[in-house]
Amino acid sequence: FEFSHALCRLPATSVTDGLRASDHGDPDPIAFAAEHAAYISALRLAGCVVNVLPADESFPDSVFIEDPALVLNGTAIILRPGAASRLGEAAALRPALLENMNDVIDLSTDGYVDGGDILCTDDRVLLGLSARTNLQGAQDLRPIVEGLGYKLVVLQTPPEILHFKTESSLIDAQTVLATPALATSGAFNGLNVIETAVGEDAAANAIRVNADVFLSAGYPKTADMLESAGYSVRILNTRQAALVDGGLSCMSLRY
Ligand code: CIR
Repeated sequence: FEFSHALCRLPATSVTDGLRASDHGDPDPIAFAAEHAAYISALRLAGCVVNVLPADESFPDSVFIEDPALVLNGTAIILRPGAASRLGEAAALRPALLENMNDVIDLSTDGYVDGGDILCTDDRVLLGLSARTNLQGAQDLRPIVEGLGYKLVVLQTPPEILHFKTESSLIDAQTVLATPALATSGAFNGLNVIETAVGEDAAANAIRVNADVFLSAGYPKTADMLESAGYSVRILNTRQAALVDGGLSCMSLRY
């Protein structure tokens, strides 16, 4: 969770066409841009140099830059996002990765892997199979991850959850914040787990960036719990991102 850099992409106005499991109205591009600007400021305040890529109107979900790539130790792996409308985001991101990362590796597979299904610890990469990430993708990712010195652990994301990390996040080297459903799925053996408060599942899409835990606004019980446990919590508004199933982790690649 110690990062010197982050890569973000400005939200496109086409984010109104972003994918969502259930429709609660379109995000407002202007409000989304304001949320995103506050997120970038928070990354900078937390100590990251943030490189912000221009909006890519051809991909409504491209603000969720975490899904087409995985960065391990400064090496970017270009993934294969599992939603048809997002597959092309991987190639579109390639030039920026070549410019910003030490090395770039293409995941060569007929399968699919979304970055949102990947939770990294210091030595492990937890990959949740989901509607977006399949076994073929996981198998083809394995040698790349192992070649970079990490152990790959493949898990099953419970079927009602979009992405593994929609409901979990690493908040320190040994501790995960997760929803009760994911916490009890056995995914986090060997790690400490803090469960989100009852009714606050969406708080689990958090991130630890250096000294700060970024948490979405609207989850006061989870915020109190984390503060009492000694974490420095920074609350950010993610209302617009949530309308298209996005949250804090998916709006940056941190490295
Ligand atoms: C999608 O369905 O792909 C986007 N609307 C939201 C992606 C959120 N990404 C993430 O949780 N990693």
